[in-house]
Formats: sequence, C-alpha cells, structure tokens
Amino acid sequence: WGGLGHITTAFVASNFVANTTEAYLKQLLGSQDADYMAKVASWADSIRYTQWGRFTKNFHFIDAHDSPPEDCNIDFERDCKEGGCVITALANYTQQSVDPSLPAWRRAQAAKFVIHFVGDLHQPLHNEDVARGGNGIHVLWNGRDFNLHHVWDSSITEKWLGMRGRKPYPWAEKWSADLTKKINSGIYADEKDDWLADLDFSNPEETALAWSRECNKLVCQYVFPEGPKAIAGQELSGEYYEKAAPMLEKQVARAGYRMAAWLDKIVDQYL
Ligand code: DCM
Ligand code: DCM
Ligand code: DCM
Ligand code: ZN
Ligand code: ZN
Repeated sequence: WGGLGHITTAFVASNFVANTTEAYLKQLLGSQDADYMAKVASWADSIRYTQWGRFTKNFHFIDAHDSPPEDCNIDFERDCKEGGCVITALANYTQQSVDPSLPAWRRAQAAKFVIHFVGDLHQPLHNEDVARGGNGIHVLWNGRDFNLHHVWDSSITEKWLGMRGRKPYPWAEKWSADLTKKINSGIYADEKDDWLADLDFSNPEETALAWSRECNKLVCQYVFPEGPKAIAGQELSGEYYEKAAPMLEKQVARAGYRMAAWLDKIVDQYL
C-alpha cells in the first residue's frame, strides 16, 4: 500500500486493540498520541532503499508463480524467495516482538515491521509474481500512464475516498472511523469473526499463509479477470475501478482488524 492504506490499517487496528495492548505499544513506540501506530505504519517503506534496510526489500510481498486468471494459488516452497518474503518476515518479526532477550528498541522495530507487513499482506498484488507484482504493466488512470501496482497500492483507494493532495493523514483518519463503524455495526459486523478464523498465534507462518492465499484469490477475480495481457494499456478508473474499490476497502478493514488481534496476541505473550 501507499501511505493512505498503511496509515488507515494502523488507525483501524488502534480502534480494536485491547487497553493493555495500547498501553504497552504506546510505551514501546515512545508516543502517547492517538496516532502512535499510524505514525510508524509506513516506516518499513522509508528504510527499504537505505543501505541499512536493503535486506528487508523482499519482505513486503510474496511472488506467487501461479497463472491468473485460470489458477491463483500460493506455494510457500515455490514462491517465498531465499532471502525471505512477507510470510517469513511477519513470522520472524512476530517472534522478535515477543523475545524477552531483545532490548526494547529491537522489539519496537519488530512491532513496526509487524504493523507494516500485516498491511502489505492484504494488497492483492503483493501476493502475485506477474510482472513483479504488476510493476511492469503500464495502464491508464484518468488518461495518464501508471503502473498497475501503483494503481492497486494507491489510485483505487484514493479515488474511493475522493482524496485530494499528497497528505493521506486526514483522509486515513476519516476512513478508519468509517471502517470501524462498518466492522462494529455495519456491513462487516457479521463476518468480522470469520476474519479471525485462521488466526493461530502458535503458528504465525500458517496464519500469514492463510491470509495470503485469501488475498491471492482476488488477483484472479479482480486484478486480472481476463489475464495480464488484456489489461495492458487499459483505462482502469471506470468499470474496473467500480468492481475493485469495495473489495479493496474490505481488504483494508480486514488488515486493520487482524492487525489488532495479532498485536493483542503479541502483547499477551510478552507480558
Ligand atoms: N516514526 C517513524 N517514522 C515516521 C514518524 C515517526 O518511525 N515517519 C517513529 C519515530 C518514533 C515515533 O514514531 O519512534 C515517534 O515519532 P515522532 O517523534 O515523530 O512523533
Ligand atoms: N527507529 C528506527 N529508525 C527510525 C526511527 C525509529 O529504527 N528512522 C526505531 C528505533 C527505536 C524506535 O524506532 O526502535 C523508537 O525510535 P525514536 O527514538 O525515534 O522514538
Ligand atoms: N513489489 C511487489 N512484488 C514484487 C516487487 C515489488 O509487490 N515482486 C512491491 C513493493 C512495492 C512496490 O511493489 O510496494 C514497488 O516495488 P519496487 O520499489 O521494488 O519496484
Ligand atoms: Zn505495493
Ligand atoms: Zn511495504
């Protein structure tokens, strides 16, 4: 996700974490502000291109070598790169978050990675290999040239909110409040328990894989409904957007809700 997606998932999560989780994370992250999670949600992207952070660059996605639209699937052995992928990264940083032998600054860093990677795991094209997760496919958005990955990271959700300008923060706050309502008493209320059905804190890798598989299916249904070749050069801000946006909103809601539950488990285990 771009800034809007990450910040929104973190705000949603902060609305659902237990009081003890909130208190622990505020202390660990060194902020008593309402946006204690939101303000660290994009940190992992800011270090990807630094010399220090280069080792994390493959941690944001898993390259499913499947064949959309006929067949979408994740095969961990086949698809997780040797240097790691979002599945192993989420498992590793979850492990570090609860490791009492690590100093607080390392657990803080690990928590920031967890907050970010739960988000990325819910973006369909972060669970697909084709053209490097769509980065190599040119499409049109309001008549201008964009790559498909960017459209799914940012353009669709920004249009959904009517976002103007380059500052996602106020939009993310407003969106997260709306999503929180939808989860508590709106269109997602009946399914929110199902969103946690695959959550198994004794097996972080399997949990991440289950979420990844669910998200990867959306690649066949929504990202490449007629295959990767058919989409190249197409205008996506019309019909394609109309189908994608409600689904993508649900992915953001799911990510935030699951992030809260996962962080609760981390803090329960640590304390
Ligand atoms: N922080 C971060 N990335 C940002 C903004 C903040 O990692 N883009 C972290 C640094 C501190 C904490 O959030 O750990 C508090 O930040 P601030 O002092 O900016 O409120
Ligand atoms: N941190 C980091 N890199 C940054 C900002 C923060 O690794 N650019 C980490 C260091 C600590 C935690 O965030 O683990 C708190 O940072 P701060 O001292 O900025 O509050
Ligand atoms: N990305 C992805 N799958 C890949 C490569 C990259 O999902 N195989 C994502 C990570 C970033 C975006 O695409 O969100 C841009 O990546 P980069 O800056 O590495 O081109
Ligand atoms: Zn992305
Ligand atoms: Zn990322």
